[in-house]
Amino acid sequence: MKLTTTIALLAAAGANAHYTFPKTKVNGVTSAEWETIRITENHYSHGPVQDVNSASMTCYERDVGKGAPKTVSVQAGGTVTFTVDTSIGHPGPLHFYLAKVPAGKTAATFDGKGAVWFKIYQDGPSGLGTSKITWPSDGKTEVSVQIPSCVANGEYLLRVEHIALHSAGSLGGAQLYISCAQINVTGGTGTLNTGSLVSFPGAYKATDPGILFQLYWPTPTSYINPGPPVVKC
Ligand SMILES: *[C@@H]1O[C@H](CO)[C@@H](O)[C@H](O)[C@H]1NC(C)=O
Ligand SMILES: [Cu+2]
Repeated sequence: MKLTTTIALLAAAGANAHYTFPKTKVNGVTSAEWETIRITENHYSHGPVQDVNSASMTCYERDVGKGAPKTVSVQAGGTVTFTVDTSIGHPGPLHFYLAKVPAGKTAATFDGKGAVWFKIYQDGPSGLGTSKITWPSDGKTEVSVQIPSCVANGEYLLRVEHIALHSAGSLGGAQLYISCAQINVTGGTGTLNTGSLVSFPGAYKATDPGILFQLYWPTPTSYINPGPPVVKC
């Protein structure tokens, strides 16, 4: 095979493994694409964010300031699912963050900038120290998170983030796949202490051990998720 053909095929394989999160599923209702989730810059290419200092780290929005057409209501303690187009084709951790919409804004108008985010979910690998490391999200066509029962009621941005680590052994090689859904939480107790809030960009450094990470060799024996700890009710 000609070298140019080989390179073209490899590039295509990489692109096919990329993904987006275009729809929500809440209480059995599936949204249209980019109806409750802000349309992302990669909605066509499916490519990742690789600069953790980029403005795209907030919500990876294509139309900054526009918002998604709808905000979806969810009971605190209930589940929000994001569909994956087409599937999580790369290995790495899954994170979810919430940002409460400040007074005077709505989930559709809030830009998510500043220290406003707290982490509600993270996962890690199995098989550390072996050559068969796996992640809970491997190959998933949808990913879900439970909204803590103790959050305050009101509108939020719900940010999903999958960090693909297959090329993360060199600086800037980690691939971040990000989207923000607009949600309206009801029935929350409001007792949550969110601790200190983080910003995107800002929460991660390119040299964080969970971002600059050698997945394959030498076989890793630990993984430290980047960002703050998960809040607890
Ligand atoms: C959010 O839920 C509250 C309580 O049900 C409701 O009054 C409000 O209109 C909802 N807002 C949106 C944007 O759906
Ligand atoms: Cu990819």
